[in-house]
Amino acid sequence: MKSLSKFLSLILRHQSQKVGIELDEHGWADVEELCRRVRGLDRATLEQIVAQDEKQRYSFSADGKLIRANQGHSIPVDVEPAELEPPEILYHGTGEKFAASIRAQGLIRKSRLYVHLSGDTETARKVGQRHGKPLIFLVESGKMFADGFKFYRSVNGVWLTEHVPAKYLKERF
Ligand code: HQG
Repeated sequence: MKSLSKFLSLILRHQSQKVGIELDEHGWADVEELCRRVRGLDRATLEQIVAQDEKQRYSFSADGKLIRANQGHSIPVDVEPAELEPPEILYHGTGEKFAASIRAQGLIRKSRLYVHLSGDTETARKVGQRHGKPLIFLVESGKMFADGFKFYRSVNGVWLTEHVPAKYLKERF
């Protein structure tokens, strides 16, 4: 199940062509087609993955015919995250190995469509641990918003923005 869920992330966020399906402009894949193309996948399994995912990574369309990832894409799709005023402070968990480059360039989105930010330090730490020894940057999102930067929140609660210049970052010890 875990490996199927990981594979689903790969298909719905990064490489749909790997199983020969196309996502529409909003990132939706056709459930029946997906199940035909991925060995071991059927609707019941998909429903279980969507319901049990600890980060609520996936959503079905209202009619249940389509499925998409809620955030995390590198494929250029518009999953219509809500444009919102952020809290005064957000957090970004990363690996210590990236710190020097981040201090110089700020946070860049690299292969993804957005820089991903967390509302709490616990989540940020988990995100950072994926990249080795974790380091948490504090993001002055309130100031950024006041300065005209746009912020979005995906339906599963991840904050997104296109770039965080270094002057809005502080390291959290
Ligand atoms: C770093 C997971 C050098 C950035 C998570 C990060 C998240 C820089 C890495 C979501 C940099 C990219 C996204 C700069 C940023 N120089 N490195 N200027 N600016 N970086 O995986 O934020 O479990 O693309 O700090 O929970 O780690 O997949 O992004 O370390 O929500 O659902 O470049 O993915 O969600 O790594 O993770 P990633 P991320 P899932």
